Amino acid sequence: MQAFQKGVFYQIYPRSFNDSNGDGIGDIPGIIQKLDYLASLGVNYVWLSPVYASPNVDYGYDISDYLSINPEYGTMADMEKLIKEGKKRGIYFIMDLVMNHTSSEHAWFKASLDPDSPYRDYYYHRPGRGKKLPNNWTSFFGGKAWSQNPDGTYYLHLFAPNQPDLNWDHPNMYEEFKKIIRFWLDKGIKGFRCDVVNVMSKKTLVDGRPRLILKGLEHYHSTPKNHEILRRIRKEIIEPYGAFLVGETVMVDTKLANDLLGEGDSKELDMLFSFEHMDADQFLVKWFKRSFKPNKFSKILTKWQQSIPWNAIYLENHDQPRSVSRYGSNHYHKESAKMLSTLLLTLKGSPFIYQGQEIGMMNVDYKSIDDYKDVETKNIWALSKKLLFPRFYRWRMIKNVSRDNARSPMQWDAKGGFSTGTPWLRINHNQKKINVETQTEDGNSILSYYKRLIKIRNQYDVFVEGVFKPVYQRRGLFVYTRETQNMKVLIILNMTSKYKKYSYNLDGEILLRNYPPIEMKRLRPYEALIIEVPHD
Ligand code: ISL
Ligand code: CA
Repeated sequence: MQAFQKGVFYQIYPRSFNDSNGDGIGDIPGIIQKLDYLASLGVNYVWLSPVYASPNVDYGYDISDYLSINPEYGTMADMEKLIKEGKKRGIYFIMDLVMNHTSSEHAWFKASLDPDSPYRDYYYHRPGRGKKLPNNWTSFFGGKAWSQNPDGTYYLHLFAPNQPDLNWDHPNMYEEFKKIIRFWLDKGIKGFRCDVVNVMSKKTLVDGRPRLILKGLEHYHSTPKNHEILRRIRKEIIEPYGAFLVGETVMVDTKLANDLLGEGDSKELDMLFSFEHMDADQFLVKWFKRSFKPNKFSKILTKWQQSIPWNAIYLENHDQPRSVSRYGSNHYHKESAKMLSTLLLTLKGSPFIYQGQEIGMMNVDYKSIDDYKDVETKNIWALSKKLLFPRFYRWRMIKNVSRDNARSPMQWDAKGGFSTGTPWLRINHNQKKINVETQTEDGNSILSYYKRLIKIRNQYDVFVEGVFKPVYQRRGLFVYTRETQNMKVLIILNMTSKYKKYSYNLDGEILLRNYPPIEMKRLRPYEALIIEVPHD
């Protein structure tokens, strides 16, 4: 076991967490003000979405200087203070590391526009093929993966045009990132969440085969060279610091995940964010939703639990809709949010709570496309218009799927409490009911439940070390055990809004439940129980 495996993780999206100076933008001093809150919740590690200098086309995922702090968020001194103040409370930080691309405002990219610059090959600049683009690849955000330079050549970008892809075949690239990674590790960072870490190395730039989305994928997805790079980073840079890496890995199955985790000399990542469970309610692409099928969902989770020794467990992040809106219910808001938290914190792996999840924040209630800020949302809105999708359908796609669902400001009190000014992104107007202050005072709130759950996870090793075993996963019920030599717990989850017949033997002690006393023969809507049971 490594130290981090005992910990509970919390993701902060700094822009929307807490604004200390009233400019409407969350900032680092704002995070410092909330460290006591995070400690009271029981969090040990915080993943900070990017806080580096950035023109904010993709809100920090377009980095213009890896060694400086975005002035909107504060100064380097603020960052150092955050690390120091966190440590006093037993809270450690991991930063976001984007190695696939930079901002087009990065000094490397600007220099690379000159064909004679030593930085030219830091990126993929290519001439067109006559009137055609260098190849047929398409981007993650929709549209072509190439944009034109002032001199008429093109550059590759798998994401927005302002996010040019770096060329990992360049001999300097590794050395550049070695400096960057060490710079932050020297400041006391414990590790990194590595953005789209399995598409960095491109094998070739020839045309991709026909596909509905992401044409070109087969030429850059988890290439042998990509594995090599990660192994080297891990061995030479990360390990000497005793730090760890969490990879965001796109389109991986369990076999590939195991390759990316690796063992011994071939170790790459310590854990990864996989997407298969997130894809369970979508049809081909995330914008086409189909209804949520709990059985499908729990079967995918089970497969991952059984195939991967240790993984990052998450139901939400800054790219995903809110879990209570997606897998739970408005009507059973409290019950379903608690049920989902029980799932998150009792599976095997490192649980990641996304800011606001601990109070059951919901998808945004925006009424107009102008309320949205996310580049991907805007792209899809425009693209779906071009494709002549009916307006009501386009709006529904945005409502259900937009990344801004997760990015609306954190709801601290009945007035919002995020900022004394006008928030950069509109707040969700259910803050009167769903906020930290109210839920802190209410012993029966979602927040109080999270606190108890985290205490229990810390108290019994079985939640960290215990073997996962599925017991029953039909009719929308997900029942499993975690077991060590000394202890066995049974987790019973009703993932539906219906009453369900289910009998269980109550020989053991109930460690936690989200309803008042037990009904033996049936489960209530979204009921969740953790029971200590005798060994077989
Ligand atoms: O939300 C998605 C687009 O439909 C995902 O596919 C997402 O783009 C993918 O998971 C990569 O995400 C990461 O890199 C992006 C950034 O926009 C996301 O916020 C980040 O999590 C580019 O850096
Ligand atoms: Ca601010």
